[in-house]
Amino acid sequence: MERTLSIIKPDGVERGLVGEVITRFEKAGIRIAAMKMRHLTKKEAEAFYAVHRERPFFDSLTTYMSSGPVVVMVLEGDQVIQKNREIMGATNPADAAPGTIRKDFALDVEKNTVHGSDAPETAQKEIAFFFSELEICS
Ligand code: RTP
Ligand code: MG
Repeated sequence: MERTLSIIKPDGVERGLVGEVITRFEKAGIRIAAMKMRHLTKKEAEAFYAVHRERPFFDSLTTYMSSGPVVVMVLEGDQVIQKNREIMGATNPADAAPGTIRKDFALDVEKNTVHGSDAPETAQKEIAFFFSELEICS
């Protein structure tokens, strides 16, 4: 049993895609173990995406991620990190496979509707960024 952090980004919340995204996870047999809505500050977005601070898109990304509320979830299931990445599709919707969230909904490479942890170590760090163990219903 594995855990991953999922975020429905501001473009997804704003366009009313919360239910659609959650339905895709549930239909894939993924369990939601925790969920909350947050409007990140710019500083919080910068801390969350600290690994990208040297990247040219860092300022734009963190401005965007703090531009409106997001829905943050802990997903639980067998190989859920990889499974969630597959359901999301490639970072750039132009490269995303048909039937993925990003292919169907993402606006561009930045406003790409969802985030998902990319490895067990980052999943653990990202979950701890938003949730205490008491808030997670395993
Ligand atoms: P995420 O972390 O959000 O799940 O997405 P990812 O692993 O597929 O992509 P990553 O390389 O970690 O990039 C994080 C987020 O930064 C934005 N981005 N913008 N302008 C650009 O070229 C660019 N590249 C990435 C996207 O919002 C991406 O999800
Ligand atoms: Mg990433």
